[in-house]
Amino acid sequence: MKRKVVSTMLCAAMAAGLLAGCGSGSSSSAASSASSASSAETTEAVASGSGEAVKSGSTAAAGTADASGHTYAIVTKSAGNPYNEREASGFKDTIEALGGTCIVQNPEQATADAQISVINSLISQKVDSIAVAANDANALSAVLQQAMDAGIKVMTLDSDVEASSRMVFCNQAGVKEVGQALIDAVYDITGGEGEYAILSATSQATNQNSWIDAMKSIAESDDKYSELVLDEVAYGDDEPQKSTDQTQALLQKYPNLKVICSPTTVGISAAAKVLQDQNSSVKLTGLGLPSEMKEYIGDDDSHSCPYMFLWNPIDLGKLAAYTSVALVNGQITGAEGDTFEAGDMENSPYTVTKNADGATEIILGPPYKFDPSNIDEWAEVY
Ligand code: RAM
Repeated sequence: MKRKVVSTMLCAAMAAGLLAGCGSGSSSSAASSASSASSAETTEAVASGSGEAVKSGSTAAAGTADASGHTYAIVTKSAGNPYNEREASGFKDTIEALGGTCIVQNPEQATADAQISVINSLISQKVDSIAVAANDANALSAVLQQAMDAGIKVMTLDSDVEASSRMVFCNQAGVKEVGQALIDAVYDITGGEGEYAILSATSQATNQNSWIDAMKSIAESDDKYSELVLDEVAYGDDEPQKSTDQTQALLQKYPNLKVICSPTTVGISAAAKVLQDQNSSVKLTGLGLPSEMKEYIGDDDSHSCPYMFLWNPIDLGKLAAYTSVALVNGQITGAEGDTFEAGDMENSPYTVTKNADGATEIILGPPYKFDPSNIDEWAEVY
């Protein structure tokens, strides 16, 4: 590493330009837009030397968006989850840099009920917009409809609701791409055959359920994966203790288990600790925060996780902030084809597209792969 990464915002911008290893664990395609010189040699993207000019990265307020005079709320899945804190900080810093007022709400628990009561209160406060990372695809419909009826712009980020209950969804990465990266990691780490289990968040979480469905349908539609056996999908509810207990239960129930795939940052870090503490031969992959997973990532027997994936949660919050501002300013309605500037963000301007189900979304970018070659640097960023 030529230069130590010290600035979160700089790194947030740099992250947007980095693609590493979506798809098979070994043969990543190079990114089309390696962005920052400071990203140095830590990613295949930079190694490719594609070298597009750096798009600032120094301020969240670059661009023409104006949030002044308006109040923007973000409702995360739950309190006490470092991923959610980073997502909310990206949102808040951006709204405030654009001159707006921000309200951050972290419900006590990762349940729809907890979010409903928070959203009801935001409606009473007459906020201009609500961005929610939903704990349930359907249970928030009535309250979100009520918010929209009151003239509040409603969007989702991270975890969606049914399309008619929001205007647009800021999706961290394409669902199929995430599912492909995860099932390919399971395939690679098991050696192409044997038992694996999934340790998810809550059973209602829209994002985890969509990635798991994508993994299953990819595995069912290609003979390549026919020797993989999914033992169970367990739920740790994005609580560290429950995720720890569920990991231990999986180890006891399935003596031939080879790999646990945990598509949640809370689940993967709890599972990593259990496996590493027990010196287990069971390996781990999934979606993890580099800062929480640094000590568990490694190629040797003493590390539980050879590699994992994620995106930049700070950037996801930042993109959601720009989206909320564009909705409130009437610049977009969330319809397919809408475009808007997102300041210094790497892929700005962003365009609203339709997903496979016909629902509108804005994709932040591809998932990134974290392995022994880059984990130390990224652990300092998020
Ligand atoms: C957890 C949450 C979040 C998800 C990440 C990967 O922090 O469930 O919604 O996007 O994991």
